[in-house]
Amino acid sequence: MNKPFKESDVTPEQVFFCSRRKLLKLLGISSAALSLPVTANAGIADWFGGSSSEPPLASPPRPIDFTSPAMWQAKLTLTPEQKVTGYNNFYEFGMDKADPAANARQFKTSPWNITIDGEVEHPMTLDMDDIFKKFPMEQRIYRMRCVEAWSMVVPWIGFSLASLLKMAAPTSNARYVAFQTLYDPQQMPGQQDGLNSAGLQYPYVEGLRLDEAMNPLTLMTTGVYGKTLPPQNGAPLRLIVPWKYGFKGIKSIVKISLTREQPPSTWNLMAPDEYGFYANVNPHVDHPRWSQATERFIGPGGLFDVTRQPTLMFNGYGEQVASMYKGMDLRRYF
Ligand SMILES: Nc1nc2c(c(=O)[nH]1)N[C@H]1C(S)=C(S)[C@@H](COP(=O)(O)O)O[C@H]1N2
Ligand SMILES: [Mo]
Repeated sequence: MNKPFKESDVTPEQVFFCSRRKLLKLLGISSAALSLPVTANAGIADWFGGSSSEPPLASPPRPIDFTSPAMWQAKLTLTPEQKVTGYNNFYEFGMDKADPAANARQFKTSPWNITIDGEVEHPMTLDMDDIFKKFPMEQRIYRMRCVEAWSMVVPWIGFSLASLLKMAAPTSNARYVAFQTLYDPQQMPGQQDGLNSAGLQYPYVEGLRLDEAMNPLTLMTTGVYGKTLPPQNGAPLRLIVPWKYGFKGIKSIVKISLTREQPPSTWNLMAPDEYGFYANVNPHVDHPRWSQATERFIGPGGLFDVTRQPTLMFNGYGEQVASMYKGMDLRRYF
């Protein structure tokens, strides 16, 4: 059976080119100009920098206070900020990689409440001021691997989900953690066309086993590149689970529930044979439609700086996470 849409494996080159055409069209530049040769080193800011006709950001990123603990400052080549904030998956704002940055400009992320409920001793609702007061922020440089086989290295800012969960005090019944994105079709046009926009059901939901959620690597993320998240990266609060495929990193979270049963996850609901609940990065378990043995790293060079490199087991975080999956058949629990 044909699924309506899937995470496609188009290359960043194709996506950027398509976006450039759109941008030029927007700016009213003639199609003749499009046939002019493109300077290889054209700054990405020129392509995504936007025009004066764009609406101002409703919630512009602002600087955050954070520390940079040595253990999280991996010596890796960073993907530049303009690519991290210009090449996104956030289907609530459109399906092309440049759509979220263009369509989320008026997304209002303040005020924002997040509720923690379910199997906890202390259910609570916090706003973002509470979050910044209660949890010291840390910069953490993590590899990021999308199931589509592209990757980045990103300096996120956030705090361990474990500290938030400890505050809520999971009961002895809690075995999983369920997450939910905001549902607001007014603000999120991708949620408007019925139940199954892009083949996905909204609100976007995700889940982790409790031990995965408590792992120190699992980051509640409030910022990137020294500032609060821009809307396209999941402002004001999103999840980053660096040893799993990017789709586990649910954006713009409004609710976290501790549960007894394994919670649903959006991509798994859409195509259970293609996107598992675990979604651990694994070079030996291919996606049914493409290999996961290698990935395209989106690097700092020019617009088309993409390096093919081997995929790392657990995205390079095996030392910290492999023990959680001891004895599990990772082909079955993909
Ligand atoms: N709510 C929501 N969260 C989401 C998505 C989405 O479409 N909606 N896309 C996921 C996917 S497939 C990836 S790869 C990452 C991308 O995060 P980034 O745009 O900050 O790099 O967000 C994930 N979180
Ligand atoms: Mo993804």
